[in-house]
Amino acid sequence: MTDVIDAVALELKGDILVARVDNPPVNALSHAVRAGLVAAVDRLEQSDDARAMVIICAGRTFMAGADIREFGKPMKDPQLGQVIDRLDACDKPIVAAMHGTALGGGLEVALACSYRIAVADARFGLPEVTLGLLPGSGGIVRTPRLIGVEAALPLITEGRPIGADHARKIGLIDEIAPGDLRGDAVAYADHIVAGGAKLRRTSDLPVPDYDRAILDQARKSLSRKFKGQDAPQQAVDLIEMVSDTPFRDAADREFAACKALVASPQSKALRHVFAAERAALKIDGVPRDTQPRDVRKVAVVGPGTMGRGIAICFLDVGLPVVLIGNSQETLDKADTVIRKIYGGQVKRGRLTESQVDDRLALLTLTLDYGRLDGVDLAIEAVTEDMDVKKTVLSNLEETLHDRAIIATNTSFLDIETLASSLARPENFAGMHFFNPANVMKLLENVRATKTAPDVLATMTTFGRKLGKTPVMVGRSEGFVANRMLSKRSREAQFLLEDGATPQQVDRVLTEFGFPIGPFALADLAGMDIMAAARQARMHGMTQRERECDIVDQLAAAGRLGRKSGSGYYRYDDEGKAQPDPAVEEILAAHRARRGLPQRDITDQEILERCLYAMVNEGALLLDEGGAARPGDIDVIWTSGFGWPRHLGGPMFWADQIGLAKIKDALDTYCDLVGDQYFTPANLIETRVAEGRGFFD
Ligand code: T1G
Repeated sequence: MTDVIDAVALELKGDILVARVDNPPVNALSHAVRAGLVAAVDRLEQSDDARAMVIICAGRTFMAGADIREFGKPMKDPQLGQVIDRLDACDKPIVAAMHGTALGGGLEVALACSYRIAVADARFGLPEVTLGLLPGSGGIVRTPRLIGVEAALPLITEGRPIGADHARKIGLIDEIAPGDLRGDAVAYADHIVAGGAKLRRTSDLPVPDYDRAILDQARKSLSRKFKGQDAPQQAVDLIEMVSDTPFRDAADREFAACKALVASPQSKALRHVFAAERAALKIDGVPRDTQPRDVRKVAVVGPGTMGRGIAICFLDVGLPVVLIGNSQETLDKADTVIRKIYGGQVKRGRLTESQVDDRLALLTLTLDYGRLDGVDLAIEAVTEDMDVKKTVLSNLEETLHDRAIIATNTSFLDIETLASSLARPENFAGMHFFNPANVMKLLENVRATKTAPDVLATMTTFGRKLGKTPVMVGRSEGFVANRMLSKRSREAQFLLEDGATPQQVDRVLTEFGFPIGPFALADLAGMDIMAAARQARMHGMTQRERECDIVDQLAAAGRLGRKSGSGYYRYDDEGKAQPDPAVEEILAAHRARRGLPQRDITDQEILERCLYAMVNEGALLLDEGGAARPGDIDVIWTSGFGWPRHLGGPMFWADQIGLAKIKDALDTYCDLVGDQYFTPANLIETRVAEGRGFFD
């Protein structure tokens, strides 16, 4: 007989009470689950028949944490801490039976139980720091007691989940269920009861001794890995506190620290990015139940840098790949480079020789379109020439079956013009990978007017399958990422003309949180590459942009960047970037030639011109339909271009500053730099007039 209380169903199996949580999609610990769990403990304690309890979840996963949607809102009792205390205080053994992902508050529930059993592919984690939070209901006070500080440190401070094997090895779980989880968990509870129903309160365990030096080591590595983020550092402090503080007091301080972070700007930003990444998977005009097309075999045309990287993405997920080239020489080079990349991964222990063999066995290198039998998705990555691309796309359409998806990897050619060269434009779209394609997470999927809904759905699910962060964007030159980046680059160049130095601009943007500044980035890419890209965009440039040819001058002077030992910086024997007076001379001569007065540039002006120009361009993209939502722009910048996640992305960040303040600054820079560069987008004008932000 099953009794349902809130989101928890109770059923007695022999003398074991089974409490099954059912709160789709991920059994988040919303109020109904919390209340149901407390009722389950009440029932266990009051029942004469039930000698132990199993907590198990319906659906695809064990509880994946507190309900993120409840944060920042008044929370109804029982609070999660109260649920945890009830579980801990219960005078009968409770077994947590886990599958899917036992995360955050979900793992804290399990830690408050006496015993833990899980299926072999379950995963366990305390990802709170990735949301700018801290485990607030026992994760910090209990985990070190159960598995020691050394093993608990990365779990808590980095938020990375671990697998069942490792979890059992370190003592986080006791058993791995060989068969059906429910049956095995009930049998396990029976075994515990038969063995005297011994309670094992994690709260009673001492924190094992450990080498305190690991705390400072962790602080150092976390400040590199999570630059500028508070939660990971606070987590180390709390772990240190837990080691020297009685359980109850430590638990209260843990909860207080978590509560304080819920209202913090960093956590709001990180929770925004979490939600925006999930929202970005919902495509306008594509119903959620749209069935994606099957993709069992793929093709890449163009074995150059991008083509090779894209091919590796497909091989890495076990897909047969046909890589087409137009000369044996380019195919041979592709084969060599791909093997070299995999060889490097074997050296770094990321892959085994046999895994590489399995991947390479899936790769066909050919000059012959005739080898494209059975290909469901083909992507061209040939030179950025409209006619060449049109020819390749038509060849693909003639060769492939009529449900095959045909995609272009262009980074700026007009998607509609390319689509117009096809008989079945409904099968066509853009899949814009970023260099190196096998490393960069971001994937800008570009919809054309006639792209079919199931093709759009396929590009999103397929992007996730490749381990990418897929974001759907619309028609615009350079799409979202590059178009906004070009505005930051423009202002960085103009600021050099106005009096700033490369090192000043890079310092301001890296202090803001970007991993690298625009000039150090240019030196990495190579001035010859930068100059060629500049030539390709010359047609759309203003007179000042054309005359601001510092890149060309550096390239002409042989200052190609890191690869030539000097660019915007000179590189010392250790390869470290050093300011170079020679660059100062080139800039001074350039200003004199252009008759540009040099003035002192403040850090604030650099930050505002570089980032407000991006925000304004983001708003223009929303005005034009080049981007569907401001959150999509934030996902693109946080997953692809190094915008610090704990600052939420350019559009979220702009709202924190206030669009009225940004508009005032844009108006100021219209006077200082020029209307054509800083005229506020309509969306900004409208939102300011309505007293709203991008997300209101
Ligand atoms: N609360 C509310 N909704 C959630 C949720 C959560 N914790 N996790 C996921 N969802 C929604 C998500 O928005 C999406 O909704 C749907 O579930 C599927 O998610 C006190 C303070 C579990 C690994 O950080 O990592 O506990 O878009 O698309 O790829 O110490 O979701 O369909 O409407 O991501 O299969 C700690 C966050 C909270 C886990 C599944 N927990 N979630 O991944 O599906 S803080 C987390 C995830 C906490 C305590 C503290 C993943 C997943 P929609 P999805 P997925």
